[in-house]
Amino acid sequence: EHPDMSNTPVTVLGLGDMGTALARALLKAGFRTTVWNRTAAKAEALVPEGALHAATVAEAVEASPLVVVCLLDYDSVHGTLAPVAASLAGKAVANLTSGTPRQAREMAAWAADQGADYLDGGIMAVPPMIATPAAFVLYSGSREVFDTHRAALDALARSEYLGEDAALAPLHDIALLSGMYGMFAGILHAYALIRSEDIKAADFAPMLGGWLNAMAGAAAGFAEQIDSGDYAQGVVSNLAMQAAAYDHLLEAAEEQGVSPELLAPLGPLMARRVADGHGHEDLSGLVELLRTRP
Ligand code: FVH
Repeated sequence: EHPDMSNTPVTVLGLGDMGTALARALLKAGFRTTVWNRTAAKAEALVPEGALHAATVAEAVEASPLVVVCLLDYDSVHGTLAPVAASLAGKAVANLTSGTPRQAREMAAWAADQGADYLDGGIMAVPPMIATPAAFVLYSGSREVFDTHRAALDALARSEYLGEDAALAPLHDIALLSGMYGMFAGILHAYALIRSEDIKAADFAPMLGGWLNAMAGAAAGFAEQIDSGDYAQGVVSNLAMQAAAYDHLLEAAEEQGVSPELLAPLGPLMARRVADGHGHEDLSGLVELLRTRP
């Protein structure tokens, strides 16, 4: 049983691009929203939209049972909250600032020492996506905070709870972003190759998009192999063949006057895995070389 917090007052600390989008979403959903920002003008700008501008962090924390924090990094979160540590007792703190799993665990322990309930969040959206169906936020930490304040959290984006360990949200957030940047690296290299001849990137874009969509299906197949540890299961393109073909990618880049630096790191890993006797297996076995802790 959770109290009805569907219209609870909410405080937002931090009004950068993302914090402002979060505060606006709360205001639009009808929450009494108190805002604070280091540079006060950004808070003042939200007053005509119904926000209450707190002049100090202490006043802002005092105003609401739920304190949403969205600052640049964990250092700024700690620097902002530490001076008002005593007033955090009994508060629910939802920290949507990007950070590492270790930072989230340390922040959760620090918040617990102050008597606060802590929920960590990873925002999977850019500011214009907030409060649209495409946005989601990953949460981990206090289930109590997640359940009690679900209405306010859902006003920001689709909410997904991953578990009590505060590290889980940033871990998943960073894994998703790592996948994204790997894909972006491939996309940029592909465009550099295409532009090495007189071809417009826009003319190539539909072909590239279609190919990447088709290849995205590999993620599920790799997952089965990785979870079972059986990297030979269901192999369609064996690693020895892929390692040889990969050399052509690097050679072609050089021929076309394109730096191979975004693609190059994969080559030696493939070669090492083949040399270790795994040439008949799938590419997914490279995770065995990447993990440096058992
Ligand atoms: N914007 C995005 O696309 C991404 C999407 C995914 C999640 N990230 C993370 O969200 C956090 C905030 O990002 P942001 O976009 O709001 O960032 P900025 O517009 O640069 O605003 C930064 C705010 O942090 C305040 N701030 C910075 N340093 C301090 C400090 N030492 N003490 C107190 N506040 C500080 C800054 O204040 P001011 O400069 O306006 O006075 C802004 O409010 C971030 O973790 C992203 O990785 C966004």
